[in-house]
Amino acid sequence: MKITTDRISEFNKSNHSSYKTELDFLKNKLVKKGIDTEEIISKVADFQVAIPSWALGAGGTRFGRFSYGGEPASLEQKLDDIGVLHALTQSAGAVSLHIPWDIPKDVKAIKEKAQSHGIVFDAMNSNTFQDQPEAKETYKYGSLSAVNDAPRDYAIGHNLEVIKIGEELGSKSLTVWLADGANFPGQNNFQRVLQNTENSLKSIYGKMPKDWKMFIEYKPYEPNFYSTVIQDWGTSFMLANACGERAYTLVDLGHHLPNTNIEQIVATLMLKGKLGGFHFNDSKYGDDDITVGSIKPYSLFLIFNELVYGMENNPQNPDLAWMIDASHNTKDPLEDLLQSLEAILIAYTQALLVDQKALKQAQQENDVVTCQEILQDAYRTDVRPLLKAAREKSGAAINPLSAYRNLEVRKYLVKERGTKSKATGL
Ligand SMILES: [Mn+2]
Repeated sequence: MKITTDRISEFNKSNHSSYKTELDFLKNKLVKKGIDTEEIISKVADFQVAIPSWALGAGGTRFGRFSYGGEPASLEQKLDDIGVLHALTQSAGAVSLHIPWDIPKDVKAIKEKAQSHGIVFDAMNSNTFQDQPEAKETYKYGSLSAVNDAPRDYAIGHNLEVIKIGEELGSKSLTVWLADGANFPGQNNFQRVLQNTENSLKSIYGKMPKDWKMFIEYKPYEPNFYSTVIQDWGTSFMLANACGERAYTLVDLGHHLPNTNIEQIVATLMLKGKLGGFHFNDSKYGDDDITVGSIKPYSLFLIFNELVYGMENNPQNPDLAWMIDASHNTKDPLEDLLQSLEAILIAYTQALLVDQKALKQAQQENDVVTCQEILQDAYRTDVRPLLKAAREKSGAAINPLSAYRNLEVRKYLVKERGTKSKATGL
């Protein structure tokens, strides 16, 4: 299914009037505060978030998985689904592939397909957290950290294979997330597994093309419940430094213990030029994989406030690889991703509204009350008219979710692919 620009502008015409009034009202308010609304609209229109190939089908838990009709059963169909998201929002112009779930059979055809939707290939994800049917070694007791050479070398080889596939597609980065760890005290020698991991990452980094980046993701627990080898940002930062200047830490919102101050982590990493990638999701308890902004929108705003500050003040930090990393069991995955994109752009726009000059002054004067007022004034602004303006500017649907329903996209996908199709890798 391909949504044409004609259909979108037709839809926009019928949804126009109320939004213009809201926009004028908001613009007047912001102009009085000295805010350049056109600049904000342009920044929001330019913001692109990668969609991971595993978020397009219904996710699941270890208890079960409830299919959603019309799921994409091939890489081509996954790109078509991201094409729908991108046509509706103009902010999902990248895909992040997972190997071996998404190995392209025909690289040229896949590249053409992506190009036809305006999609580029963002970071490639390796997978050493499960054994594949044809696997020659098992990752049961670890991959890059394994105490035996054979599974360790096998895991290194897999990462090099992922880089090779990525090179063919035009990707420029590799994300490594390790499930390695221990379920029981005494199972691992902490020092040995960490040293093994550092050595393995260095050998992958050493063979990476010179224009590639490596992102090292961390997570405190799960699937291992006693210890994880790369458990926190400090460990990731240390490993990135050990590898070299093109290795960075990747922050995934769900990979923290409850109440961790993620905005402070982001600020620290950007100051040191070491924040490379960012994964969006939301959670109540742990790595819950639920819709961005559905539980803690204020936290998301505070994190974006630091990201925006870093993007404006830390030239030592590279442009970030943004990706949604969520996949669950309940909603239509495409509607869920539309909601996630909306939440990301809302938080980003609110962060752009923060009066940094006034905030700095209040901080210098130790005026704690004003500091809080400045942040919350931005957070409590309904910025949705600016998002609509940004979408209209870039040729997207003013209201993507209602356009999606109006165009009956899911009904069409079920008709085309059937009710039993299942996304690869899930
Ligand atoms: Mn992640």
